[in-house]
Amino acid sequence: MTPTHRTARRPGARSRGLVRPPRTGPRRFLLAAVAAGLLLAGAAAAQTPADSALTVFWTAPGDDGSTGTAATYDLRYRTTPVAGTDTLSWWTAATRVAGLPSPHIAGSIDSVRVRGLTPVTTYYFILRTSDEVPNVSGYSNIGSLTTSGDVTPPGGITDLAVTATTGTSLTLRWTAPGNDGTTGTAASYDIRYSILPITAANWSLATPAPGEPAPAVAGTVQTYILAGLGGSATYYVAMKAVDGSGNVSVLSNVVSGTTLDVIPPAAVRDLAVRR
Ligand SMILES: [Ca+2]
Ligand SMILES: [Ca+2]
Repeated sequence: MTPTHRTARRPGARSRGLVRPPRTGPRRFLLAAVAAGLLLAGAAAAQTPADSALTVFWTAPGDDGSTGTAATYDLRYRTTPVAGTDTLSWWTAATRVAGLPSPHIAGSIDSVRVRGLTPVTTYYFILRTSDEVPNVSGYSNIGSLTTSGDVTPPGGITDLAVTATTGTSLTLRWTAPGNDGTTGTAASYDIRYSILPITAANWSLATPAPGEPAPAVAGTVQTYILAGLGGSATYYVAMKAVDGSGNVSVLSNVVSGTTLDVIPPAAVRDLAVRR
């Protein structure tokens, strides 16, 4: 974890750039709330390093109560909230944030960017402040926020079709879904086949096809040749798309195709002639 930090001298002087709220939510509320204690600002953009970071900020206390300048901060976090009133147990088991700023004079806004977090995960933070003795403050209020991230799966494929058959293969065609529904680009396909009709329930039992193509941008028509099949047999085929965050689409429509009969009759071996 490699935090960075930003500070300001006085809460009244904090700049627009200092307190960065999430993209949603009333700024008025956030600025009012910052004076109340420990707060967090998350990044809203999906699938970026920002999904693994949160900014924690607070109003600096002093060396003596709310006067002077304290000596050190100790900021810790966990992904579980405090159980009842047992803050001590929470604190003891929590992860300590490295690279905290030195406290500024009472009333300043101090902050730290905490990195290396897991996307789409709720974190709880508590801060304690010490003076030079050290006399240690009580626990701060709990700051909590969920990291951003991609929770939207690719759209389900609805136009999967068999466009050609040979004695050993079926040619498949479909329109690429996106990373999020029908937007963007998914990360991978999972094509499976079976001699039994495929359903969502028996999907895991179907045979994975090898070497699926990489997804193209949403709306692109893609093809794949499912090879290595036996002749004169009916196969059911379906597929799912997966995005880069591991979100999986619903099952596509299920198609079937029958490989061609390429096995000729056996050569006659008992041909005879009579008068
Ligand atoms: Ca003191
Ligand atoms: Ca997605």
